[in-house]
Amino acid sequence: MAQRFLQRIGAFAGACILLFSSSARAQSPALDKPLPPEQFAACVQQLGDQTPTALKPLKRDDFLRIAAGAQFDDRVRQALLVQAGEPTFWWDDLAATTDDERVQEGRRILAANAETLQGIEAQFGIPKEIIVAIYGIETNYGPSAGRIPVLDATLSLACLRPCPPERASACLSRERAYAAVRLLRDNKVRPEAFRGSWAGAFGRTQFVPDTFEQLAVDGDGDGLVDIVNSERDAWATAANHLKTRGGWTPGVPVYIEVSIPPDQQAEFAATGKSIRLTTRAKKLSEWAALGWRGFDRSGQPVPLQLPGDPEVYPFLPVGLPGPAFLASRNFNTIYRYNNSERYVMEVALLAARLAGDPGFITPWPTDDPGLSRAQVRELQAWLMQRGYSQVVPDGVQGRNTREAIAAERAAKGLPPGRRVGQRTMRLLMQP
Ligand SMILES: [Ca+2]
Repeated sequence: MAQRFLQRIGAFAGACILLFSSSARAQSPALDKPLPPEQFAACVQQLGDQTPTALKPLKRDDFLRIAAGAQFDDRVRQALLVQAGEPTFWWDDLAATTDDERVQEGRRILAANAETLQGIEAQFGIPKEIIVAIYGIETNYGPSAGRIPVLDATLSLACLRPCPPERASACLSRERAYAAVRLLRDNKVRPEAFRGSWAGAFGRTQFVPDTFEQLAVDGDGDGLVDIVNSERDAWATAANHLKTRGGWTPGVPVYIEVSIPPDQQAEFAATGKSIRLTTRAKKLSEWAALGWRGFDRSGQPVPLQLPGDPEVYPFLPVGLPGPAFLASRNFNTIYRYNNSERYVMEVALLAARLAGDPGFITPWPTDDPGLSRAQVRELQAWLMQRGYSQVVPDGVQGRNTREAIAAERAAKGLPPGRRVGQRTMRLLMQP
């Protein structure tokens, strides 16, 4: 969950940066200390004065009555701060989010709910493996859906990141808070179960209130839309989002791993950033004609060909050397669900593995690949034995684990850092 949490910060922070101009930043409270209660109350009052009258109206009195119970939640401020923290690596995130445990649990869910998931796939046109993968990545299949009251989270965010008047008509943070209040006003959510991430995403497939208002559907036919308690509602809502916002081209993979001919590799040389050339979409057969090849499951090169000859474009998460892909329109559809390339690949890789695919053929350009959650738990148990009493064996590399790693790295004479991969783990744990 922490990993997912961090990722969302990345995606949401991107949206924030786009949305809030430098003039808006000047009006935002500093993030170095919690918002004082009187300042939060004044902000809520001001939001009450600006409640919308058109489209999705909200009366000032209704807003203030419901928001009166809200409190500033400092976890939102801390999450906004973390985005400026240390970089995270593709190979670490994917190793944890698509590890064997998550694959096995996803396969179990697919098998146990085969008929239901087939029905959702037929109704919305979204592959069942994609729906289950979203469920697995968002909340680890249900239990870790976040604990922050959504009303507190959305109001805290709206007060920490207010929009300037000229942006008022498209103020994401404020609309999210108003949507949270409307859901409570209309009894569409139970207040005690209305909890989620710092960004206000809630339920088994993590919808923010404004998106929930637009796209949530009743998947189990009981007349209620409950993405917190009903898996079927959560799955149908995720499928409806993908269908409505982007659409799905059946039979086309999200990505195809490729090898690029040596004479065309120069423009993809490592830059430290991802290279995603959406404007360079061509038919798959055209890439094949340029000498690009795919891989079969054993890693042998094969010609690029698919029924319908879809348009695809180059996507290299870290440049070359490293895995290279041709991405399809279905990649863009998942990107609209959560605008993070890493998120899309987590979902797509997990879905592919659920369907029996072995995973990427090309290794990441590192001699210290990422750890599964089982390995992180093993490392944490070892750290606890070494006397780090703050460490909890939860499989998530949180702050306490990272600080213990930093201390152990120093003790072993390794270069300073808080990261650990397969190789570092062996070095740390060897007697
Ligand atoms: Ca329902």
